[in-house]
Parts: sequence; C-alpha cells; structure tokens
Amino acid sequence: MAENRTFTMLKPDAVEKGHIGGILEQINASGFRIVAMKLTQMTKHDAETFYAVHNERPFFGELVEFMTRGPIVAAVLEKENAVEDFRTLIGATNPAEAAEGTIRKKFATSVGENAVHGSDSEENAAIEAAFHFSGREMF
Ligand code: RTP
Ligand code: MG
Repeated sequence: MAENRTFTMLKPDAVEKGHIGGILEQINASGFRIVAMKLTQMTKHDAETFYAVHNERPFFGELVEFMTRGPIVAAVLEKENAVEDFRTLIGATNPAEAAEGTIRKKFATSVGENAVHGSDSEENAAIEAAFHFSGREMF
C-alpha cells in the first residue's frame, strides 16, 4: 500500500446510532482523503483474525461479539502522517480519557464500544486495508 495511509472502521455502535455522517464529516474536515470505503459486516472468523493480537486478553470474546453484531464502515484514508494523525483525531481507547473534540470523546459509549478503529502503525495499516479491500478498490 502507498505510504501516508491508514485504515479505519466505524464500529457497530457508531453505525447503530446513526453517527456515520458525523464521523465522516470530522474525518474529511481534518484533511483525510477517502481512498476506499464500504459498509460490511465481519464474521466471527473475520473478527478473530483481525484482532488476533488480542486473543489472550480478557475482553477478547466481548470484542469479537461486539464487532460482529452489526455492519461497520471500513475505509482507507490518506493524509501526510496519516497513522499518527488519525490516532490523535480519534482519541484514547477509553472515551472517558479521550481529549475534548476527539471522535471517541464525541461518539464513543465505553472502552469496548468506542465508535472507531485506527491502525497503530503503517505496517498494520497495510495489513488491515488488505484484509478488507482489493487493490482495485483503493483509489
Ligand atoms: P483500535 O485497535 O480499535 O483502534 O483501538 P485501540 O488501538 O485504541 O485499542 P486496543 O488496545 O487495540 O484494543 C482494541 C479494541 O478492543 C476493545 N477493548 N475493550 N473492555 C476493555 O477493557 C477493552 N479494551 C479494549 C476496544 O474496542 C478497543 O478499541
Ligand atoms: Mg489497536
């Protein structure tokens, strides 16, 4: 994947609550270009694979249950310093600790149901983008 890209998911809680538009507006206003996007639903196998790094954590079962309960919006975003800047834009994992104005502060419910995912490295962004999109679906 090209440099300066990150991968995101608007999680089932955000989609259920009708926050797709509000979150995308903030993403666009923050200077990210949408490279790929779709509404999709993860299977149990998808979620277990995507979050395999957490499979020993106590919240793993809950996380898989949550991420598969409804549709998500998967997207690839482009901007200079995309991975780091997007993590700043979404805020801390726990919305109670997220900075004012961040997407999680505004739209997340709890540490588990926190509205949005952001890749934590360029390497993982490429892996996660390829998990959801073929090369032909990235523009
Ligand atoms: P993400 O990968 O979704 O962008 O979130 P993150 O880096 O901020 O947090 P991470 O440590 O990678 O955790 C992945 C997701 O697992 C759920 N979680 N639940 N109940 C809990 O204590 C707990 N901790 C984490 C969240 O959905 C978190 O985003
Ligand atoms: Mg993470």
